[in-house]
Amino acid sequence: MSKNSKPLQVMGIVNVTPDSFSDGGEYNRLNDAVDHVAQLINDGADLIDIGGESTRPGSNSVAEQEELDRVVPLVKAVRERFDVPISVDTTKARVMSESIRAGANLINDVNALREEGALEALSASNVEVCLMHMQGEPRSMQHNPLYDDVVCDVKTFLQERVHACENAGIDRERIWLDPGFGFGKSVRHNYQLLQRLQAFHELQLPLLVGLSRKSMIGHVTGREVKERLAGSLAAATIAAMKGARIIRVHDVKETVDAMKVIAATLEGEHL
Ligand code: 7PM
Repeated sequence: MSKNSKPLQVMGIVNVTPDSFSDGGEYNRLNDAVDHVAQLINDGADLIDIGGESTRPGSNSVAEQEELDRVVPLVKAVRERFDVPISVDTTKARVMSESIRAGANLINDVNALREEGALEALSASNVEVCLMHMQGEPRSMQHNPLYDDVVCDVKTFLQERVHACENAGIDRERIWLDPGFGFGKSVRHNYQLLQRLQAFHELQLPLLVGLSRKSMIGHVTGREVKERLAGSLAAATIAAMKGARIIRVHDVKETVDAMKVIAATLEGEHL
């Protein structure tokens, strides 16, 4: 799917956490989420990322059954209705294998397959995987993030996780990497990562980045979450100019336009 196609792709975020969408029971929640997916596809999303576990800094983890109940029916519903590539944002092995069975094409793991059974869930399949860097765990990761050199440390971590994948029988062709903006990083760390994003090309794997509406945008603009579109577009543009291949965002329509301008500019380089 995605790896050999468009050089610059926009991934639309679909949250199926209790705080998202209506509170009108299971059926309505699923329906609203399917409508949201339809909207994202209409807006030009190249793939969608379904997440049922809140990885918000300071958050607690979600029970496995609850996450399965939120995610798997939506993966099935989307697979039945649309032919968009589906990514599932999860750290749990069981959610990975059930999602893959339901038709997911990519597993997006903020924990980089470190949970028990996760490497096995992926090696038993042929779907793609995104390995993201996170220092600490969501509940406490923002307390005191510490690095020697954030770019080198994150790179070393990702390299180790690539090796773990390869040893488990997941070949490189299936792997995406993500420096994990906002996951156990200070504002300064986040901007160092963005500034030096090219350094990750040394690992010779495609990069996915998530910057949309994050606190690093809020910190410099002074804007609340819903007012961070312009800042997020700037960050997405910088990441794309530095070679990121998938941009994970809430505001698909606007980001697709920005990426079209970048693509036209970069294509010009080869003329
Ligand atoms: C609240 C705050 C809810 C932050 C959710 C979040 C990434 C991701 C997330 C990312 C990859 C968000 C995060 N962020 N997966 N999942 N990369 N690969 O801002 O940066 O969406 S959750």
